[in-house]
Amino acid sequence: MQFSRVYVLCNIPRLNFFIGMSRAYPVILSIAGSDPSGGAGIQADMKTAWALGVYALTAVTAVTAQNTCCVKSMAAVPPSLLESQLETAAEDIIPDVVKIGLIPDETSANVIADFLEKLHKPVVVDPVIASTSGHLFSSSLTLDVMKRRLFPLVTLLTPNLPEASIIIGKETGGSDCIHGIAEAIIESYGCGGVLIKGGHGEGDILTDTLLLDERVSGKRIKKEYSHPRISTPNTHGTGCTLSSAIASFMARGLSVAEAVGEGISYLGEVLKANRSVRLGHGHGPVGSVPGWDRIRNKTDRNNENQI
Ligand code: PXL
Repeated sequence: MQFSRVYVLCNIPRLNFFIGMSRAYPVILSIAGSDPSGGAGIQADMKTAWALGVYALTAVTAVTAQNTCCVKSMAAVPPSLLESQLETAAEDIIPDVVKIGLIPDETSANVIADFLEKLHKPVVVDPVIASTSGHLFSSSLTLDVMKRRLFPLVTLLTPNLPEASIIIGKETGGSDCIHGIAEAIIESYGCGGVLIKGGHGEGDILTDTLLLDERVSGKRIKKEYSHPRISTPNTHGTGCTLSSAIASFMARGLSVAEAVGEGISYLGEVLKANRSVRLGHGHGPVGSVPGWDRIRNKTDRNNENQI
């Protein structure tokens, strides 16, 4: 990939400050499918980034026809066009972090892996295997290419427990140690880190488990994030919203573990803020919380006052 001299100069923040040209802006690149119902995919990633003060570049991998009830059809974007979207977007604006969602086939997985090998930026992957309404998005052949070529380039993989079971190719039951499953994914596929989401578990308190390899954090980190289950009909797009929020916080300069904590808090606020919204006849879209920083700062101050 070639970057012009003007591009390189425009992206040196301190130089920009002195010559009064512009300010640096955190940027993510979302590589994902389009969801015309606006709840998941590229649309979820864009509104999440926007709510968190981050600019989102996008490369569409597939176009789906779906609403809140079901996925009716899907077509992959031709691989050469996917490649061209990636190269064209990134030769002009270099993303700080890449977020990947739906990958429709093996060729697209190879195109994305080729691109990431040249880009050298942190990568968050939400391994989209099925939709909330149960539609299967990814074949086992695609998953094989993802495991072989993509996972070794990944900074953080964010499966839920059923997805983690599919990835390691083994049923996981209540007695399975989540930490062991995360460990198996890191050892087998070379990901830098894994966040196994607890949303499919039972009980009022959910726990998400993070395991980060030394390569990402300097030392092996294991962290658990427990939070109350939020009862809402609006769950379409939770995976996309969480992973793009984590990518956005990483683009803002947080460490992976901090970005995971902030992303989980943000998703919790989104679910709470929108739980009385009724859109569509199925799994409603999770939505977003515009102006999150302003709202959170106010909450932080309130908390300080209470103390
Ligand atoms: O939430 C997974 C997901 C990702 N990407 C697209 C989707 C969905 C779920 O419906 O439609 C495009």
